[in-house]
Amino acid sequence: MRFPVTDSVLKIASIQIAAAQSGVPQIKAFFDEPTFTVTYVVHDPETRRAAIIDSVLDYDPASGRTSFCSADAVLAYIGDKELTIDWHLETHAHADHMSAAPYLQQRLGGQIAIGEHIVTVQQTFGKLFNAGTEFARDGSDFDRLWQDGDRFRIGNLDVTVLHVPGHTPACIAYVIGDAVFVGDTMFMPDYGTARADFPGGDAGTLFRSARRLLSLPATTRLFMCHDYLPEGRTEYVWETTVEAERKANVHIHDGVTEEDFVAMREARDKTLAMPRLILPSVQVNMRAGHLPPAEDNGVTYLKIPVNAV
Ligand SMILES: N[C@@H](CCC(=O)N[C@@H](CS)C(=O)NCC(=O)O)C(=O)O
Ligand SMILES: [Fe+2]
Repeated sequence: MRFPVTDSVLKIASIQIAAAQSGVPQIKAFFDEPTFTVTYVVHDPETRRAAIIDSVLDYDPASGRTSFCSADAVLAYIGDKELTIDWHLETHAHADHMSAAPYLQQRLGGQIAIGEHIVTVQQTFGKLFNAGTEFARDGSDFDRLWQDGDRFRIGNLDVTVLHVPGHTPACIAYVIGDAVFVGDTMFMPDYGTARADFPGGDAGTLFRSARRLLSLPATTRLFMCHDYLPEGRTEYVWETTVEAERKANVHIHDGVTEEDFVAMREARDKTLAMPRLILPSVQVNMRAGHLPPAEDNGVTYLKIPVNAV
């Protein structure tokens, strides 16, 4: 294993998982089929304090209209369960959907948080979109930036943050009680892993991050950020375990070497089209889900860089 006991953060996360009562974090998943994204609401049943992970703002690129059907379903659940939202947690700056964190924050309060390396992503995409000086690129659009090993609580639930780069430089996994929200590292065993060809992505780094997560205790519950319904399956699923991934993940099961993985990942990435919503998503998500400032006519515009990606 690449991350033995010398990985003190992983050790702390493993102790947290072993000490947590399985099933205590109450987890509700919302699946957005147009972007294949899973949004989670995680709460502590004792205090009813909660976090929303990876929310979705609906966006129709043909009309340029945003809408709130997905976010309103999350709001309805939170109202029904009488939860208090402390956090809007992003696993990374998504390239396939816009975040609804600002919309939800306005209605529910709570802080918007992402990994500290978002500043690298902001530099890259700030340049690509030729953003003005109003775009700070220092992470200050977010309320909180996490470092590897940061710990916090949601009510009585312990949370440990793991930096798991590779898909993007800023990717974060959240270990909440005994559940891990893995972001875009690995997907369900029959689908494999995330792509590593976005700016700042790297297949070898992704391999080490995924194997790091797979060094957690065997029964650890893993919650995916996406499910793409591979051939041979008829239902979307997003929950698995470390044991199941180690045994059967088609890209990264036990025994696959970094070299083999990198060759497979790089070859596969060459065949993948850009996500349908990458250009609108990234210029919004680099601003913590806020739209760029409106122009002097009061209208907000999203840019399309031509022949630049
Ligand atoms: N068809 C999807 C693809 C989105 C996509 O590229 N997803 C990323 C995560 S943001 C990924 O890792 N995909 C792996 C794959 O498509 O095999 C879309 O257009 O939105
Ligand atoms: Fe992603």
